[in-house]
Amino acid sequence: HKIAQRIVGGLSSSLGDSSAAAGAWWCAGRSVSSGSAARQAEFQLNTVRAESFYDSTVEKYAAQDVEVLSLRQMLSFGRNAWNDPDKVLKSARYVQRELPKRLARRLLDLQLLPYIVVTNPHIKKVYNQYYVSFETLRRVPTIRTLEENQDFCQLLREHLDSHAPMLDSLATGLRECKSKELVGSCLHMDSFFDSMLRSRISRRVIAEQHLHINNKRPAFIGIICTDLDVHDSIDFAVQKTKQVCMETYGTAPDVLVSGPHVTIPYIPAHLDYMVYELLKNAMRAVVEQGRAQQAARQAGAAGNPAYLGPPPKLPPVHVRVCPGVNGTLTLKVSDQGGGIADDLIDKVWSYGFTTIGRNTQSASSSTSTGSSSTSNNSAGKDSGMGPDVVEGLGSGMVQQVAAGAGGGAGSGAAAMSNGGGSSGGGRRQQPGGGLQVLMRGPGGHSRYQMAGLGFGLPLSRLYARYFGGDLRLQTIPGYGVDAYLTLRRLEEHEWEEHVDAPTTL
Ligand code: ADP
Ligand code: K
Ligand code: MG
Repeated sequence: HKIAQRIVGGLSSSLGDSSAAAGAWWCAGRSVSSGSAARQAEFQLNTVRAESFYDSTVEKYAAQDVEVLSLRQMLSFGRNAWNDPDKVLKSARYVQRELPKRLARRLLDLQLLPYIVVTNPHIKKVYNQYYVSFETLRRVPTIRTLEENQDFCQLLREHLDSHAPMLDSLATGLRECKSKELVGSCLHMDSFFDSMLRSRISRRVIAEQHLHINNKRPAFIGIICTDLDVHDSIDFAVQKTKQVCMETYGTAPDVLVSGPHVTIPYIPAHLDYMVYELLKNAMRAVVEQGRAQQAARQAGAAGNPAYLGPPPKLPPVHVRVCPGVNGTLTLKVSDQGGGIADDLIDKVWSYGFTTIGRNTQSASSSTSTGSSSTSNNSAGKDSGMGPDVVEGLGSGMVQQVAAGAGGGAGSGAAAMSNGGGSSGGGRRQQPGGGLQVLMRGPGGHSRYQMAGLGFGLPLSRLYARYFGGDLRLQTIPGYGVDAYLTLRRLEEHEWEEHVDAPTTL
């Protein structure tokens, strides 16, 4: 805790005692503060934060250019770093330079929210946490020895952990504001979430890469797998999705995987998350479509149930690995789950938008069965958060938003930082950790295992774009969906190109 003490010294001189106490609480973590001392410090922190809300230091940091590393740089820099103390220290200094700038930009984004939103207790909590991290990390004296680096890594882990529930708070806060119609048109919800989550991914990648830079693992440089077998990722996701689908519906379609075996350099947890989300969407659509068709058959055969045989086999989901040109690789996930109705095709990309909880199962299952789908089409009238979304972001699921982004965005986060302790283990520990969190419903509630967060598509697309790829949907209403997940070979692309642009609200 040497670094912690040094930082607290600094905090004390420029922010006053209560802040320093808060800093001490934050730096030292649970191991030092007693529970009540921590609560006391947290209370003081909240008081101080209200005063320091508009802080020119934040602006100063936010105005600085962020240093973007290409993945090639990241890979070549990280090679053999486990054996090179200079590299480790250089990496540490990069992290300590970068994180405060990126946190400052998000602080500004939060400050720019309408006052009524900023004063929401959940949003304030997010702001406070970001602020404390900003103030703490920017005060870390330049790391010069491996011993200092160890302390710094400890600090980073605590920083990552303390931010794990922040997405939860953010979602709850915005939901509350939205439900009171306080946000209205002032806030473009999706671009706000985009920039908050994109920045979150970048901070976590940067921090985790450093935390793992001196781990010697075959086929890994830091958290990047240099030879990620794409089929392996797909198989892993298929297994997980089938399990969740069986638990949710008691049945699951087959998944046929085809295409050449290729490996790419990528962060496994990122790829696993995206494939998992796409497969869940595909399987849900197929199963719900099957149910709707069976219900229609039952209704038709009501006069003479003897004619009603067993339900027809569910059409399989196809995953095809398609190597493209210019170092791209596309995974095509095709289902015959009835597709997405035309009036929903834009809405599905909104954070929190889901059709779970609607009367009819999937947008076009009703089209194909000829039954009415008015309740479908009436929901979610505004582009951002419709009534479903408000429901979707309800208390039950909010814990899982954190996990979803935990399992995903943050996951990058939580999952990886968990992996940190046991990095000797297989890579599956990382995504596994994230996905397990994702699947653990409150009180054994399984409703959102398959769907219902409304984060799967937008967050997967954010992950794909983060490393220069993309996610697109092609839908034939009444038939099915093709999802195209394009990945760019990381080493050939300047990564996080658009990562930390300030949001325009
Ligand atoms: P969630 O799955 O939690 O609802 P997503 O962002 O993953 O959130 O998807 C949003 C909505 O898009 C889903 O609720 C569903 O209505 C629609 N959707 C996504 N993928 C498919 C698909 N393959 N077939 C039919 N509808 C889909
Ligand atoms: K959505
Ligand atoms: Mg989904």
